[in-house]
Amino acid sequence: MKRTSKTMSVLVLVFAVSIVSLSINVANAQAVPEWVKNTALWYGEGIVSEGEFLNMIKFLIENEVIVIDSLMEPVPQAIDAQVVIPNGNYDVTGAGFYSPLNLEIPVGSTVTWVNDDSVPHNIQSIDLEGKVTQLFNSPPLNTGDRFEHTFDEEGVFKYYCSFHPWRVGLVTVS
Ligand SMILES: [Cu+2]
Repeated sequence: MKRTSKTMSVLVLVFAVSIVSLSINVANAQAVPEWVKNTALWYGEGIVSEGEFLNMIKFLIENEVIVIDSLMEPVPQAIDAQVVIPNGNYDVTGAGFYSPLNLEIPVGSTVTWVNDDSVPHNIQSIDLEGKVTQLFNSPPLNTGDRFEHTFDEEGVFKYYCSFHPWRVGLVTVS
C-alpha cells in the first residue's frame, strides 16, 4: 500500500514538472544518467529517500535536462466572472449596488451581467467622465436576462445603466 502511494507520488511529480516546464530538452534527454533512472526507480520502490529523489530532480533542472521557462512570468488565467444587478438596483435611495461593485479580473476574461432586479436595466460602457463609449452596450435586459463582454485589454472600465445613471460599476482588468 505504501509502495503504491509512493509510485503514485512519483507519477504526480513527473506530471507536475512536465506541465510547468513545457519544454523538456529532448537532445539532453538522451543523456539522462543511469543513476538518475535508478534513483527514480528506487524511489518508487521505497529504497531511496525523498531527499535523494528531489536532489535528482534538482540535478536535471541544473543540467537543463528539464528546462523551466514558465515559472518567471506566470500567464494570467482568463476566467468567467459574473456581476449581479441585484433586486432594488433601480431605487436611487436603496443599496442595490452592482455585485461586485468593482470586479477584478485577469485580461481575456469574460464578464456576464445578470439582471436579478424586477425592472429592465442595460449595461453601457462609459469613460471616466461618464460619457458613453462603444466598448460594450447591451440591449435592455429584462429580469433574468444576461449580457456578456470579454475584456481583451488591461485597464479600469466603467459602466452604468442609462435608465438609472446613478448606478455606476467598475471592471478592473490586469
Ligand atoms: Cu438600470
